[in-house]
Amino acid sequence: MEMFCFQCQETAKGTGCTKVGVCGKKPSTAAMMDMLLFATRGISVASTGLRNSGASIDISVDETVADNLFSTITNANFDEAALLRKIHKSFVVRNNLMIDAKRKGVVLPVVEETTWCEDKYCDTDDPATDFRLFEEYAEKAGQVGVLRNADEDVRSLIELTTCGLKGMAAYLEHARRLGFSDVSLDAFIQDTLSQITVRQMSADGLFSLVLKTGDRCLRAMKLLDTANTSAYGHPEVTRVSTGVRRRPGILVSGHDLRDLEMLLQQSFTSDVDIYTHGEMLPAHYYPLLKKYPHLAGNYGGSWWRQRDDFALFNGPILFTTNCIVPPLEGAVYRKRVYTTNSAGYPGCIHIEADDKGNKDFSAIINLARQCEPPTETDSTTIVGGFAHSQLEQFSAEIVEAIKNGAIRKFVVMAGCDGRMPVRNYYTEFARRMPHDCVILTAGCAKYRYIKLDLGDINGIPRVLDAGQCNDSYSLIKTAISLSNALQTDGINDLPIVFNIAWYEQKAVAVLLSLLSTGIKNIRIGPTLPAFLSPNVRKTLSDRFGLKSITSVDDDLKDLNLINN
Ligand code: FSO
Ligand code: SF4
Repeated sequence: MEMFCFQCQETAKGTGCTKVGVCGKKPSTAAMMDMLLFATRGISVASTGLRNSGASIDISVDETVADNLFSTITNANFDEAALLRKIHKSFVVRNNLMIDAKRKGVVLPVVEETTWCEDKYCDTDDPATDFRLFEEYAEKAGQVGVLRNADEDVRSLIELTTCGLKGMAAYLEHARRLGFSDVSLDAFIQDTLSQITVRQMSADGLFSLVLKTGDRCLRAMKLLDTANTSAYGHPEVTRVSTGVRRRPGILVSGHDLRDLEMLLQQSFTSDVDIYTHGEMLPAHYYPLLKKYPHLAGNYGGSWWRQRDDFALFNGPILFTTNCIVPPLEGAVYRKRVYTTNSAGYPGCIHIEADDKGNKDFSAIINLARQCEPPTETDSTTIVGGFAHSQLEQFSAEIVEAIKNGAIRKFVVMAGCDGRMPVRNYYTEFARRMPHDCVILTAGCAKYRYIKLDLGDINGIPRVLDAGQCNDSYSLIKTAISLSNALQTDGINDLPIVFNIAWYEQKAVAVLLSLLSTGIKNIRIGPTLPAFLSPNVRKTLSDRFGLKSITSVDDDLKDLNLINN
């Protein structure tokens, strides 16, 4: 076995990637990620010990932990040199916390995560070029990855928790960039990492930790919703063009709205247009982003089609987060790819923020000016912007449509898209849903059906897109409002069913959030996570009715959308 990773839905053979990642992650990159998580657990043990003694922890520690977790999310960072620098920096952060603890007389738990590599190579000029470090980390990685836990149920629950924490870290990082943070959530991440490192926890104890993580994921999504809407206004119904204009363009991918805003500001008078890609589509729904006349439209399809789409785009591409698909050797667009934040790809220019969080995108804008305009691949329109505040305004019509039977069911189909052909299930499901059913969606899962003409019910479109996967909070808020308006006992008594598609760890965070609110009988697909052991699956099924999808026909019947 050269590596072991089973954190995403596309994991090899549905069990784990052991030779190379299906995502393109190499064993050496997987080793650096295992080491980065090891170092992050070390920081967390030290910071939690200090916090529990009443000491305050510098915000840079929270930022480092969040960035490390985000960098290990599927398709976020493939750049080993960047990962090496992050590992090295993390050991330095950990060591400083430990020195601080010693000075204050705080006794920290003694575990490998706090003792290993205590004083090595701190004087190194650039860890990325120090081969000693790479070799030593690669050797150690074999003992500290997910397989370090021999018990499969413990391993399963720890992975489930860790995936939730990674998703939460991503939400917190986006919110922080807009000036919103909640130290209790950062403390929770570190405390949880510390607990799974220093304590021999029972399966029951770990299961409670999973649910607590879900609750905190929901709070993190709420914080991000506040951050986004405070900065850019509440999303509103918007028609987004998928066609192209005549000027050269820059394509912005990923989820970070602040990066898009800075790029829009800096390119305002530059004779280039800005297009969104993948999960950046919902940026068009925000009043203070769509006001820019050169925010031209949404280019291309779902993230996994990017090799084709980027070749035809002709201009530079900026990844603000995942999902990066490794470009093929010799791909024409390779030299036009830039990354920022926790994203990274070897050979691509990484744009760093200055001390105040500002970024200089002039290199991308200058490159765009020399490029051909995008080649048109589509010329339709996507309608979205149905986040909680906008739906609140339609609430009377929606409640009336439910009461008079025009809308019989809402089907929450949020989550992610992916490469597997089996995901055609979601297109078919949307197509075959009866005409009195409406889809509530968020995330890139929508690319499986957003361009279908599913019509409307009394003017209410049958696909209501709230935004990014991060905006799944909006769907929960909408469900709670409906429950209040219809005076039901809770979300489970509403005419709402959940059929969620997952791919990476942010979707796990969304799933845990849904479970933490007590929502029952969620379907997830196209397959259950490989990291759920048979016992953990059974517990989730017994306690929450969580099930895998089956066939479109059977699920439509099982969810009472069509008659048996
Ligand atoms: Fe998709 Fe990728 Fe948004 Fe994920 S683009 S798959 S859950 O990163 O984050 O929905
Ligand atoms: Fe495999 Fe997914 Fe891990 Fe990539 S992220 S190595 S595809 S399990």
